[in-house]
Amino acid sequence: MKDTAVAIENSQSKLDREDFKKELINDYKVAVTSRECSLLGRREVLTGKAKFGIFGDGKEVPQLAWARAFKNGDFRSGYYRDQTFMMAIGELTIEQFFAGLYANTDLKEEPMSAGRQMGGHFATHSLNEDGTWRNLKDQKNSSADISPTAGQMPRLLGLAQASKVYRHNDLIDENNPFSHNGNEVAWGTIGNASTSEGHFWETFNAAGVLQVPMVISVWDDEYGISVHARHQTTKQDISKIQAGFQRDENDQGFEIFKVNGWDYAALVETYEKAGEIARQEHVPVLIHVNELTQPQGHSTSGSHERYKDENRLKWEREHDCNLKFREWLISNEFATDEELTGLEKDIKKQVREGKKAAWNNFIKPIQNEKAEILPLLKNLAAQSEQGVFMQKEIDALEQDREPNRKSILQTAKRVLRYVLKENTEQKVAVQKWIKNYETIQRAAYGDNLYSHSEKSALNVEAVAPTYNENSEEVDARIIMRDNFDALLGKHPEVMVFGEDAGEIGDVNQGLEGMQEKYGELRVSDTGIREATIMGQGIGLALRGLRPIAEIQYLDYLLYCLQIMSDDLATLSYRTAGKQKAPVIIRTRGHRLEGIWHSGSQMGGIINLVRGIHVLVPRNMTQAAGFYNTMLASDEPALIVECLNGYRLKEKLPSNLGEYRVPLGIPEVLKGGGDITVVSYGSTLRLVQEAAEELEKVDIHIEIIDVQTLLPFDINHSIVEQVKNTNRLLVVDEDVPGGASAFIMQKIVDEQEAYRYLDSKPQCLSAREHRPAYGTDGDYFSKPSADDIFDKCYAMMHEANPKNYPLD
Ligand SMILES: Cc1ncc(C[n+]2csc(CCOP(=O)(O)OP(=O)(O)O)c2C)c(N)n1
Ligand SMILES: [Mg+2]
Repeated sequence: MKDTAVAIENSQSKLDREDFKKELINDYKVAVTSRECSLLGRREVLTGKAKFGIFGDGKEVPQLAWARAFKNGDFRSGYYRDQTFMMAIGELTIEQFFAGLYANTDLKEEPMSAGRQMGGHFATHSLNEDGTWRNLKDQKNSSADISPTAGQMPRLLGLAQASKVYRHNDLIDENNPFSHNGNEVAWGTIGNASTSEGHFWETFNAAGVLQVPMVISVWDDEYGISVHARHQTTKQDISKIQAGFQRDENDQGFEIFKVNGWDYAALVETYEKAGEIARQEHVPVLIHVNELTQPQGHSTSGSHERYKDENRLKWEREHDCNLKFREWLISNEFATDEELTGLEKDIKKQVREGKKAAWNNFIKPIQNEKAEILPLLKNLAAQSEQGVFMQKEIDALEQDREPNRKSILQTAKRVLRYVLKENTEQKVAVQKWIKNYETIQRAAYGDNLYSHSEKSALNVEAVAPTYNENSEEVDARIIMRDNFDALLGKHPEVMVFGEDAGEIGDVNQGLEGMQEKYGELRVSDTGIREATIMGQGIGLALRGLRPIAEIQYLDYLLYCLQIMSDDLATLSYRTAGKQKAPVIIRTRGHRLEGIWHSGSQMGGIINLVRGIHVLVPRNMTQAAGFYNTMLASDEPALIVECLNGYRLKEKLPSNLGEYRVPLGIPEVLKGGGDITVVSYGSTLRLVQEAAEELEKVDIHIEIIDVQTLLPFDINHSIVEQVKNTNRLLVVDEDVPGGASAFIMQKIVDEQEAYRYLDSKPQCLSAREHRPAYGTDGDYFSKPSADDIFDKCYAMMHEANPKNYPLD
């Protein structure tokens, strides 16, 4: 080890030994601080002050080495073990560490998520107060962590790819706030056991193909909670089995390093080298950091003594990376035992004090809230006949020196129940306080699901498509193509990628000729790997680009739905609005042929992606308008084009790239006084067909296209239509109880349309089974124009059997 120490010392030749020593001691201080936080953090959970703890102990030293190689503009995409790194780059203080553990909802105290995520989930702020971008190239960046293991991998690909785009896309202004000529590295971390996940392999392969500046560190402690490496990894050695990815003189690939996690000197050397290779050559690197430990076991939920034998526990004690670092500092005469002991004592004190300060900052506002409500409750009890019983509840709250918001509100609500029939000003005061308190706290725990910025998609105003006397009827795919052409021409940061999206211009030719015109960097083919297509979208968007990530068919969205749901949909919410990723996900679906090309699983999707707008245009004119709207906003959206609509004729607008379809605004496609029929997407054409048939039997339906499922009818316009017809039918191609149930809940419950109904509100959807293949398969699986006719007729029959007889 001495030799490597000399090597680092030489590599740092500019610094004299004293400065070098100072840096080493500083690193050691961070390691000790981090460890102390972990130790005290666990105690805070065991004594009940915090709910759950998962810490970075046993992984400190490699993170110091990583932090040295991490530069401004770089991005991290990691997991819950990285607290030491966050401390080393100056983005996590002791107070903030504990604020996260306690779930402080004040973003100034708990900048990672304002208390929304459990501790150990890290983030930096990419956005200013008003939602505009900060200068990311002059700060150290961490994308916001998520808990699903390996879920951080797909976005890592996009974060790394962004550097490649910035280096090679000359149309983008050099003075952009995101990149200095693509010199930024995206650094990923993942636990050894989590490399078993498909996301890891998919990301790894894609990074090798794309040749992007990514460095993945695997923190290898041989375990994934209790499960040993022999159940996780072939040969129990991730870098050994990844060896085929190693680049050589003939083939591009990865650079692969393996290094022991307790060997500070070797780690510093490795990280420096890895950073340089990735940064300069744009080659991905794997660093397998071996021989790490878990001094306190996996998390506060259990103890590792249950599954590690005495030999392993002894080995872990001896190979504790902080201990090894300490020994190294002493044996290389950078510090004496006494010096380090003194320093450790000081740090222990600092951490204790930081913890105390964090607790006070957390509990004080809550105690103040308690102090606000107590006198109001006491006043109420004092004038009530039920006062004795009320006082019991009040006393319990008063005696609770460390209350939580739940107990405060619960007490107030329970006390109020004693005086339901009384009517006093004291009661009104409590009611007012509760209302105000609930509003404030619901916002503290619930806002930022969508953007509040000026560029919120809801602020984008409608611009109608224009037509002139020369406007032709064209195959609708031409509208998509020419609109994409306009967008790519206008916005250099827009890029489109997906399976077959590049060379042939997508399977339906909606991007025909675009690669030729705008180049492979901006219009590209990808491998068949939906999760990382989504990850590319998220990572690129996190770094200021405007990706349109294409998922070939709606049916295959399931492959990336987890990432959409866990990562993209939660991003704004989990960072309390401090990060954004305005990705547009392009796909096509609803109806064509057979089980896997007719998917319309909209209910499933909208349940899982709250936080992403879900747009379901009925034709290509509307679809193109939605792309234009979303590009004017800073939010993510899923746009589902109608798979059977590309060859249908539509009139070509003259203001392509300019007209905008607003979100949350349904459109009445046809008036009629008998039934309001609400639908979306491909199904609308069938409703229109049925409407013509119904006219022949004197039934006049009104047709509403909801246009967007999320958001849904923001002005509650549909109930206004129902007021005229007093009948409501919702039609879609999803399973029964899918998106149609969602629409029904919105109209009947939220918009209170039940007040105006003369008939039972009804849904007509597809069958529960997947759609069968062929014309007849479709007819007997999905709602047809005949089904819609029959349903409407039956509704009218029930209302007026004489005029609309059935037998
Ligand atoms: C998708 C998913 N499955 C399971 C879990 C529960 N879980 C949390 S951590 C963990 C073990 C991870 O082990 P490893 O990747 O080796 O990381 P380490 O904790 O050892 O650093 C598991 C199974 C999860 N968070 N996400
Ligand atoms: Mg592990």
